[in-house]
Amino acid sequence: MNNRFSCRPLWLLLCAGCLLGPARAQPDSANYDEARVGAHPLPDPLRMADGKTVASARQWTKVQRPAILRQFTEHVYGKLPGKPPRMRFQVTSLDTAALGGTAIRKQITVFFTDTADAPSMDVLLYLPRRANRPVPVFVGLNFYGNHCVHPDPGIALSTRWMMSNEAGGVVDHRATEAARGTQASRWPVAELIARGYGLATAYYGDLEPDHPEGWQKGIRSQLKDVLDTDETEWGAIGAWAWGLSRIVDYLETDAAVNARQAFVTGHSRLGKAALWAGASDPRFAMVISNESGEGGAALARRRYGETIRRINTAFPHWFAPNYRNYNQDPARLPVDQHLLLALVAPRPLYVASAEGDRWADPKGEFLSAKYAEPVYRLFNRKGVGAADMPAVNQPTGETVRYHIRTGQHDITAYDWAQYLDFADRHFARQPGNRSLKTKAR
Ligand code: GTR
Repeated sequence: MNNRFSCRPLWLLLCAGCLLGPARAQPDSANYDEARVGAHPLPDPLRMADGKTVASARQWTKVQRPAILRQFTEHVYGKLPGKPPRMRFQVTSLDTAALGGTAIRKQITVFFTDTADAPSMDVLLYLPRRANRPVPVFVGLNFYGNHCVHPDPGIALSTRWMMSNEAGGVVDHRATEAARGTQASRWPVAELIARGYGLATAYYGDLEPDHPEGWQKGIRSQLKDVLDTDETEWGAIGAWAWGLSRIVDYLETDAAVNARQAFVTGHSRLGKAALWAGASDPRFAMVISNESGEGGAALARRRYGETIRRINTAFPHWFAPNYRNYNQDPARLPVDQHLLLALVAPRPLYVASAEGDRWADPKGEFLSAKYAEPVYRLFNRKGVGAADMPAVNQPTGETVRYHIRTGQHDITAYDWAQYLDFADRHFARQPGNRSLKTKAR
């Protein structure tokens, strides 16, 4: 048994947040000194509640996986309700020769109930035009409305509340025409299409506006009766993750899409949502975390960069209320984030960090991916492999892959190039995809 894992809360962590002033996302006093991280024994993914060790993939799937999922539900993200019974989809626009004739662009409104004023989410879907088979699709939420992912004038401009950002064309919390394509560097649509993949995205604020009172205008209050879930039983990250699964509900109805190859992806807070969605919804065939940090891929017990206390202070609406119980002492938390990553097994998982993104604790993200390995091993899958963090721009690992790239907190062309190669490696050779890729190139 790996002695790094222990259920004993031996180490009382000093809480960096105690030393800090009022809520700021990245206080100067955060710890960035590896020597001050201290020991942080972690729960063993294979140790079951009765003290026995998981001996098979079957036992993991039947016993340990559901138990760990319940712990994340109770202590970290809250309840994750299922599909609302009367959800419906409406294709609001279709262009079969978008992006210079290379792509099909569909816009779909997902109505969560059948009432006239039903809460809804607008999905933008691009598919390669020349595909002769249903295509695999990357699924991810965006920060500033679907119109931000590409300058394509056919994308409907979101009318929802969003964080003001004048440089990004958002004035008085509303998008203007100037907002089109402002996040395009994070969404290489042409590249995805050329390589035979689709992209489905929606604005995260359609599910819940990202501020402490956002729940009042989001699905946590609007769908409380329909989903039989009180707004205090989950948080905004749960609401965003829930939306990602609803996108798959739509994809399952679209004959042009191979919904068995839906790859969930997200950056930063939306990387946290992508991981929670990918961990809990096995329909996601591959899961990608781009610099998700604290409450995402990074180990919570490592006192480095953002801490549980800091995240709950700056973003009190993100997690289940119980998560605050661990503000002072993360070692008491029955789970840590390597267990979240383990819930993805045996599906391909990619965890990415950036050298300049110390706040997200790159080493904590790497170790988390590494400590999910025993679960992948149960399925005869190889994880990140390396014992130590790889050098920058040197991705490592098979079914679990990891890189730390040069640069700052962002999602870049380098990150996407790795994700596309990873998807090719795991899915392109499956029956039905070879001809698609040949044709699309
Ligand atoms: C930061 C937050 C991080 C990360 C990031 C983001 O302010 O502390 O946990 O989620 O925001 O979403 O860009």
